[in-house]
Amino acid sequence: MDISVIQEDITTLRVDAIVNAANNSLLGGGGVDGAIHKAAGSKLIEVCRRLGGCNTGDARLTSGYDLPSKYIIHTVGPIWKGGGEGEEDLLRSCYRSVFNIVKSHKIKTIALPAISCGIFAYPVEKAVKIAVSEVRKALDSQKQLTHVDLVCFNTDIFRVYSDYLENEK
Ligand code: AR6
Repeated sequence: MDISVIQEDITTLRVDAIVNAANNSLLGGGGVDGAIHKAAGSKLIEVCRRLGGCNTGDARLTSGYDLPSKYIIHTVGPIWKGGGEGEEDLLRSCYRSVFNIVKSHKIKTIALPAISCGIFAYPVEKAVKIAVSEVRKALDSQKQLTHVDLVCFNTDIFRVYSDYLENEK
């Protein structure tokens, strides 16, 4: 299987790149962002400061520093405001921006959290469709990309992701 749904702490994974669900400042926060900054060490915040932020739907690459992964790809998901504020396009744009970086850096293995599905409150049932369709497109179009982990920290999200992939037709 080239896609796995796993319930893990993303900061422990030994993959080429992990994805961070960041905010526009790129200066850290709660959720997965906080966990990544804590595990990567203080060099990460120094480098992020120099990046000067990131627009919603866009992505930036840094080294993984103290993490087992070589790279971190930081993306900024939309805050869910009911669906009428372009949230779907912005979330799709996050995945596309991430996979553009994957292509340009010849990344072979990557782990992604459920972008926007925590503090930013994007409905998981809607987000999983975007995540899986963009992951499949990347796997189909990028020969070097061999494996994608969809990382679910909490059990409810893990169930939604697992059910979706099992029943997807
Ligand atoms: N490993 C994997 N997934 C995790 C981890 C972890 N260690 N910790 C949390 N998750 P969130 P967002 C899951 O809130 O909704 C930050 O303050 C979590 O269960 O981290 O995009 C940023 O600075 C959820 O399913 O990101 C922004 O301000 C998923 O990761 C804001 O939160 C995303 O939840 C971004 O909010």
